[in-house]
Amino acid sequence: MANEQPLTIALSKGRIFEQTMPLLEAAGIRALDDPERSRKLILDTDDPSVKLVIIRASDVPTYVQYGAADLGVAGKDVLLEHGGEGLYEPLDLRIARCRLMVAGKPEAPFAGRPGRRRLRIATKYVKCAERHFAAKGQQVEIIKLYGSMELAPLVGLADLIVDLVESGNTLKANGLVPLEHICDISSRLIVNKASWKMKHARVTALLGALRGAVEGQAAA
Ligand code: PRT
Ligand code: MG
Repeated sequence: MANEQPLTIALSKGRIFEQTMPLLEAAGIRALDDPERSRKLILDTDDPSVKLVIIRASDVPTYVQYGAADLGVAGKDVLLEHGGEGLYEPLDLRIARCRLMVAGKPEAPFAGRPGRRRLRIATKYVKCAERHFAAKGQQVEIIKLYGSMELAPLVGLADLIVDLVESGNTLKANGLVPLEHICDISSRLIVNKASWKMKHARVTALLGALRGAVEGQAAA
């Protein structure tokens, strides 16, 4: 419809795009380009009033927070690190599921050794790691990394890592073992707070359709 208010949805390439599209399609929105093959960062859909913006997974909450996108799909891991300011998180899409875990070498010191320096934890998930160890009353030193956390214990950069685990194959391939479960992770629909008010009818219609699609997938 020509005079419908436009809606922009922020997505990241890879598993989030792949697993969100079937839900959007069930809600009546089909992408006209494949982000893996196109270099376009703004994708049209078969609904002229709905655009998809393709950005880094960790940037999705920022785009939505500032209203550069009305809606987005982001992993709970990314949302926990972002803090959720300026956003509503009305729907668990139950996709891109994994677990945030503490992992290390099988012989890794876990509780820390008395008299030794604090345990070093390498992670991209600084806030989650800080919160987890603080809740256990364990003083640790967090080392921020941007990827390949599994390498850190192998080269002596850290005693332990905090990372996402899905099949466990990446840990296993690097001689590491999961040691502690921090939380379950899935991707969430997020909505800019101003868009929620200003585009309420469109946003709630899409939310309802997506909720139906998620329930349909769960029942399948
Ligand atoms: O790659 P980039 O830096 O741009 O961003 P990103 O890595 O955050 O994006 P992407 O697409 O890889 O992940 C997007 C979201 O998918 C994450 O924010 C999670 O919410 C979710 N997700 C689900 C995962 C995984 N499963 C997952 N297995 N994200 C990452 N992994 C990685 C993990 O970090 C580890 O290196 O896969 C490896 C472990 O997998 P297994 O199967 O070997 O255990
Ligand atoms: Mg990645």
